[in-house]
Amino acid sequence: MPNAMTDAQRIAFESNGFLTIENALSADELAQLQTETAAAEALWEKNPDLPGYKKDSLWELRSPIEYGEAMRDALWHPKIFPLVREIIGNDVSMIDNSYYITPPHTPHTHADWHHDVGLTGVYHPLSVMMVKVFFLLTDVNADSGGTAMVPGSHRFPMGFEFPKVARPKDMPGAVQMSGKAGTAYLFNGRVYHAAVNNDSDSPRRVLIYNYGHHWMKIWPGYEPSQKLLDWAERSDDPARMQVLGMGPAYAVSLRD
Ligand SMILES: O=C(O)CCC(=O)C(=O)O
Repeated sequence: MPNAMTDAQRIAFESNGFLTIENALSADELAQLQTETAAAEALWEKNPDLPGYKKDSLWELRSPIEYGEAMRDALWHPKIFPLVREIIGNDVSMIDNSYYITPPHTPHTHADWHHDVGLTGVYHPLSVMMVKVFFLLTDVNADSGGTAMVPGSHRFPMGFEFPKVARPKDMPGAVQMSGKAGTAYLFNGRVYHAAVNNDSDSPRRVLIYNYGHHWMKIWPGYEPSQKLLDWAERSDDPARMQVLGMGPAYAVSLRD
């Protein structure tokens, strides 16, 4: 497969641990995802037992890939998936996926400062275990509950002590991920990150796709339905099958 990342992207990702892709979604793709997420929200309203939760600080509808074709296909988005594959490697696979709605004026963030990965026996500053992709479905500015990251923190030594801060925004050196609806950003799960409080009048809506290595287990509760697995199998598309976790844990690898 030809390199998907430009040299500038490779250098930015290696040094910061994250990458922003403006206009990752075309206007049509964005509109379709907004329509599908609105339909999924309406369905959730009618069936409150759908997997997910609604808390003051966050509404999470689990596994949006089950609710619409555009949300499903975004897992292999042609502008984003090749970047993820290049970063993780040919054994790339899905770990979880979510639709997040951050209500306006959250009392406190749903996600204080943390790393996503801490696998025992792995020296994380040298390993990329997970890459998480966010697609913004609404405009996100510094006050709308977006993700904040400490650049380069994926390479910090194990056990590095970050300061405790009362508000996520107070973390020294943090940068705020913001952008217009249609922007995507992706980051090494080892980057130290948080969501800031949503101090704005509008909800933040994002789709999140988290990838790891095929031998890693899918996060419990996010396993694809049999319907989705059957769809992948019928397609005979190795990328669909592998990313949905099908096949043996080891010796699985995309070729083209
Ligand atoms: O909601 C966000 O922007 C951050 C979410 C988060 O911390 C995570 O997905 O690990």
